[in-house]
Amino acid sequence: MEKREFYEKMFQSVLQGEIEEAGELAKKALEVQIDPIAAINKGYVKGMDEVGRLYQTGEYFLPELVAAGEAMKTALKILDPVLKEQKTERKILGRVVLGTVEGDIHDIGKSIVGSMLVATGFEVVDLGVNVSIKKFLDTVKEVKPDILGLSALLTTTMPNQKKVIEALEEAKERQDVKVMVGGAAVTNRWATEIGADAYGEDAITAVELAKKLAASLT
Ligand code: B12
Repeated sequence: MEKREFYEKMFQSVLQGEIEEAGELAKKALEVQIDPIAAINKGYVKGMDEVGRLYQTGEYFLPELVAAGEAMKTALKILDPVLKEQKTERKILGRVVLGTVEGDIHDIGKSIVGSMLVATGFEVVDLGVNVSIKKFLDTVKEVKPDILGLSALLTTTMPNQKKVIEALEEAKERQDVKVMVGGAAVTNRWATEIGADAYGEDAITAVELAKKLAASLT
């Protein structure tokens, strides 16, 4: 198979959400010495970009988004160790700490956001659900992320997003991290009210925002 054909198949595997196929192609590409960075950028990432476009135009829905993210992650899991060996690690777009706030156990949307960020090239520390204010604060201090993503799906847990921001301010950690909020209950207005830097209504927007926020830091 020619390189071009490989890239096209990789593109298609993400577009069609073919998780196993995406992984198999990554393995085969390594066998024939295809540069993993080229495979990622010319194949899989192009697929992800197209999936994002189709989602925004309403042709793709959540299941396609999830499957594409999984396909991409499967390929990356195979290619990343080789990149590390070669010491030519893929350029990390930024570091993100992500979690669902205290009292809230909804994790589907937050996990999709995490997968999409990883698939795009962010390093993500996913703290899971029901994350305490202290845990967010301690992790920000320890990991020094570019972005902190706070998910909340309940009107009763949204105030915890505000409390995390307040805790960051009190600890003088707020100036070094951009805060992005989201979740079904959250609105742009709420984000502004609590002093967040951005509000993402879905995973695609979250990725776009994260790219902009990370770029604004460099
Ligand atoms: C599935 C679900 C559950 C599951 C959760 C399973 C799980 N592992 O996550 C279970 C059954 C456990 C559950 C429990 C409860 N739920 Co519930 N649940 C839902 C439901 C049906 C879907 C949520 C979901 O996964 N959506 C799909 C994902 C992909 O969408 P999303 O979460 O919005 O995420 C997207 C965006 O918001 C954004 N996003 C999400 N997070 C982030 C973060 C950042 C940083 C950014 C930028 C973007 C972003 O990107 C995501 C991808 O596009 C919603 C209804 C709804 N339509 O939202 C109710 C809903 C959220 N639940 C509700 C309630 C009331 C509850 C319970 C209190 C019910 C009860 N009485 O026990 C409990 C609370 C438990 C708790 N303490 O958290 C209410 C909340 C009402 C409100 N406004 O407060 C809703 C809206 C249902 C309703 N209409 O009443 N729930």
